[in-house]
Amino acid sequence: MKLKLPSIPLYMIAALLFGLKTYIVYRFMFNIELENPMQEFILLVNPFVSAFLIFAISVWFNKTSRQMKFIRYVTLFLTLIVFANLVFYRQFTDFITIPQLFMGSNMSDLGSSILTLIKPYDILLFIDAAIIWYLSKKQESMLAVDYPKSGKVFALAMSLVLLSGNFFLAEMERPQLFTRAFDREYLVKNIGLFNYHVYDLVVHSKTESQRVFADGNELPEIQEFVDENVRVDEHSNMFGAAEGKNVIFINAESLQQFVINNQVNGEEVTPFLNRLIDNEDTYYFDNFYEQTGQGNTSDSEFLVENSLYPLSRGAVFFTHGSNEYNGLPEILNEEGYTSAVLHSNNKSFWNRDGMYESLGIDQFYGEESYELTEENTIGWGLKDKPFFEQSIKYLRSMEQPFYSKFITLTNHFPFEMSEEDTSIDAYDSNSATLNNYFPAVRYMDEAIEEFFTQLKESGLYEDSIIVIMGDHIGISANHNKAMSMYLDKDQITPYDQVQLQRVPLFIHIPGNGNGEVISEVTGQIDMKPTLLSLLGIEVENDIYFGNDVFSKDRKGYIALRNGDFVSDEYISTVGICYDRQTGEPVQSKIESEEENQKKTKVANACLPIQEKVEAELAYSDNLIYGDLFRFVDVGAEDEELFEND
Ligand code: GP9
Ligand code: MN
Repeated sequence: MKLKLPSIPLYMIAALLFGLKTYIVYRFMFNIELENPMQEFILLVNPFVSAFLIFAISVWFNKTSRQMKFIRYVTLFLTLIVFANLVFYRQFTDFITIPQLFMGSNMSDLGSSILTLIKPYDILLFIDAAIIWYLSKKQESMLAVDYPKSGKVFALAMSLVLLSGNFFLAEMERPQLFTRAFDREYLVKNIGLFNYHVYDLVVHSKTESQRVFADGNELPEIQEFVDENVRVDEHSNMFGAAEGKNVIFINAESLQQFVINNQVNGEEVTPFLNRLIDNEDTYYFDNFYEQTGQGNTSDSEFLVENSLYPLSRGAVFFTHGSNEYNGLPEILNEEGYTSAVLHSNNKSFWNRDGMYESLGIDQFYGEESYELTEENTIGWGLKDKPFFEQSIKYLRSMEQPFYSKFITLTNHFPFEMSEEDTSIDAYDSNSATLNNYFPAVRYMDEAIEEFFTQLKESGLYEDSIIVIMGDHIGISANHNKAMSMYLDKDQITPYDQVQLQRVPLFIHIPGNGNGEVISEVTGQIDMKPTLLSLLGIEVENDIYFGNDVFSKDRKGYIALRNGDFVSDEYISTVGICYDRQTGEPVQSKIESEEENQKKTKVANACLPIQEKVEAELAYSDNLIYGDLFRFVDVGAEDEELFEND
């Protein structure tokens, strides 16, 4: 009697083998960090989900020979994708992106070293392809199935169920993964290499098509708006106050203004920064707003370097990382400055490696430049104190004058602290996040104090200016109950919410002697014009939306990324126009009737500025979507504004 083996369709065998192989590659050949069992589970599941999804397409071929052919070639093609990523990863510790495939220096770097990146055992990657090849040719009669409609529907339904399950888990593990992207490693570990490539392809095609159709025609209108509404012709009295000095910019993670000169359990939260305000060389801005969107730190970096707004959706570092920009580092470079960013994190986080190249940053000291041990890391990575300590040698080695940016990490949600680094007690409320925020901020305050000492010891202090800026809020509106208790308010009103978007800005100029507290409304969009002015640099034809914070002739408002704004007189938020003096609404919400929609419009007093804010945000978005800086000839000596004039 002939034994009849239960026949498993070949596409399922292929999906299982391929899923298993991909999992092994993820787990043992890529260096993917897994922080909890859920992440391990998702990483285990997603290779099988992706493989099933692709191989299940084969059931739609009516001729079994075509089915077999499809499975054969797809296995080979997918294996080559895994292999290419593996080789790329060995060189760059990153995954391939479409823009990198077509341009950029990365690939050419790879060219020369490719042979050293291929290992003999890589041949094992092709085992399943060989098995599938054999089975599809020799066992076709047993494995190929002429699927009835139900079989096809089953394969499709199963694919969709698996994919949604995977995406659901991924969103749970990392909310807003798709809109914000964060990091390629996150994407790969949550949705798998293949879905990541599809995602990358979609984002890339969308941005590319907007870019392709843009031709620079909109530029004169944008330039006119900037000339009329933003640009200030007079230099401020601080122009050139730090000419030729090094710039040491500290991006203070999640540092909000409400902790400055404030206490918790009777103790000062930021004793060093409080003293720094009183220092005669410090200009401190207590009405300085963060203007970030979903891209958090990267958005604040984008604002600072370009004086453009980040996007309302996604992180511009990710979506438009290979655009042309007139970044501050690039401008400074032309003035003889070198530039570097120091941040102990993976360089692909927020696509920093891609964006920094576009901004003209010379050097990035990322995770691999630091020595990490069990003791000197917590939460997101290297603690701030060892971070500054280990950074000083890099700073000393830089050619002067330099522009350097330090991005701290310890004061990051969830504000986890080890016992020995905790100098003050946590707050006591229903929000562990707010409670732990205070000791974490104190730790950063101490780290910055130590850094000042190291700067003085290294001899760099006198020749540098030190800027300290909070990047974005650390405590979201989810913690408003605890926040109102801390601030001793009945509740956090929309007005207070906007006020909570203030982050501290310190500009410390050793030897200046005229430091003061400045309460003008200012924001991150102002950093590029401010730094250029302090260094005494004038740039022709640049397009930007901020003002020198020292200028007397500023545009008078700061736009937040969601369209809210703070002006000298008003705060506009949730359709209400508040008087800044009283904190009360100027006029309560009014419904706009002409549009016959439920849309609320801000009260009249805010309207003129609201219109400017909307125009400004839209112009900034257009510059980015159309990659319009391709057509701007910045720094040109002649009167021609645009290359295509
Ligand atoms: C990550 C660091 C913190 O590298 O910049 O990220 P965040 O979540 O604040 O953007
Ligand atoms: Mn941040």
